[in-house]
Amino acid sequence: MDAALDALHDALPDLRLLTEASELAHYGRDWTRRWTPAPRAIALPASVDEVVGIVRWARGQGVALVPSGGRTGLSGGAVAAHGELVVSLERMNKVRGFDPVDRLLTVQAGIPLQMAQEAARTHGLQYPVDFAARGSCTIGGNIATNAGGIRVLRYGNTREWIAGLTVVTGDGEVLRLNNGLVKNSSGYDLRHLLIGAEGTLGIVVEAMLKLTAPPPPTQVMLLALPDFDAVLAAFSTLREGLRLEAFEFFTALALKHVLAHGGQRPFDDDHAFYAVVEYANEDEADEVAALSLFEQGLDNGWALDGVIAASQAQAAQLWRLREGITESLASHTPYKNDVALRISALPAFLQEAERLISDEYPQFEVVWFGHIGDGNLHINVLKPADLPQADFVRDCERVTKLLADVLERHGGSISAEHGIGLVKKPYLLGTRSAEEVAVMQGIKRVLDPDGILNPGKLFD
Ligand code: 2HG
Ligand code: ZN
Repeated sequence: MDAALDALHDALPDLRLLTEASELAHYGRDWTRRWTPAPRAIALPASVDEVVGIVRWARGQGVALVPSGGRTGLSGGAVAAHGELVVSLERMNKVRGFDPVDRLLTVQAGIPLQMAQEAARTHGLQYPVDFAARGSCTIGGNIATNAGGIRVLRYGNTREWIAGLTVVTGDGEVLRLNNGLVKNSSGYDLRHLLIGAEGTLGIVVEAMLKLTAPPPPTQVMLLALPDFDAVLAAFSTLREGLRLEAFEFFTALALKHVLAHGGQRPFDDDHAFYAVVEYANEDEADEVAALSLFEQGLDNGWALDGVIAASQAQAAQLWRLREGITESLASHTPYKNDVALRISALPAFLQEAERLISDEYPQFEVVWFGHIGDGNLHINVLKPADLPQADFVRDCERVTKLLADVLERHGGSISAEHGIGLVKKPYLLGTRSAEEVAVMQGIKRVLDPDGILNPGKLFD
């Protein structure tokens, strides 16, 4: 142990610290695989007081801290590659309370999303934020990135569901924000500054999650579609006629990779695009509406084929075709884009972006998928096995700059739901004005005067 860590141990004798090489490697990175993890040590606090103690120690010693949840992030926000202390919230993973009148579930930040969802269900309610990493990601990390996922269309992002937040700021203060209130017009809502701040303003230690009534019975349909225009036409038609819970799309290439990882082939023929649609299915009228809209799609040419799940198991199989994409691509060390546009801007953006991508990446496999109903597209560029990582990343960064310019022209964002972290930092100024970034930096100086919280992430 080094002298700084000795001082930490003296200040907090009960704090659990990990320093084994394998532990440093494990906790020092997220799902990005570009940076070599090199944290100084891992701290596993068990209480808010210990987190406060860690922050005070870090200020005194000038050591950077990297707050850490499930490390399923895709932008490098939880990477520790420069001797930082990783502060993993994994031991602070309990449900602290439930209030049935307010429908509030109070949880510690390290609770996995899925455990929070299950806790909500035991009270006959739901926490509706949801995505494929639910088993490993944590509420604290979801808050840090304002995580989105597959139900944003219906329920909104994480931000909508945080009624109270307890954070430890970079100067070691504990702020308890909003206290579960529905209405609170009493000045700046600091809670919303912390949501999406990627651990640069404070360490989230506890949250009050809003719960809501469980979803209605739903049905899952998979559509085969000829092109992007058809995906957009299907979305607008189905949105009018059904109560959509989710509308996700993916391309033939995405399906190819998922099938290679054990997915079930949905149709005999291959198609260019697919959409998974989940919608409320409470009675026969809903069933009839869905079928007639599908037939309308066949007549109008936006649908080429379709299947409606005949059982829960088949619904899960259809969802797997979409939710299995990230995992099925992981071995190709993909370069990920996660862009957002207003839905009205999608047709014009897509025309330009598709041309740009096919012109600039003729030699790479490019996989498109995502939450098109939210205007959120994931574009994964796969690394050819024989191409060195550094060359691949250099090329992807060159094209991302061009893509960022297209996004800027169409009023979009370079990060919809994954965060800026390290991966998208060079492009922040295409999405946010220089004045806006300067304000963000000013806020950072107030809440983290010594710059110890996740330095180098989001901006320098
Ligand atoms: C998803 O929508 C996640 O599945 C991951 O946001 C997207 O792997 C990706 O690029
Ligand atoms: Zn996504």
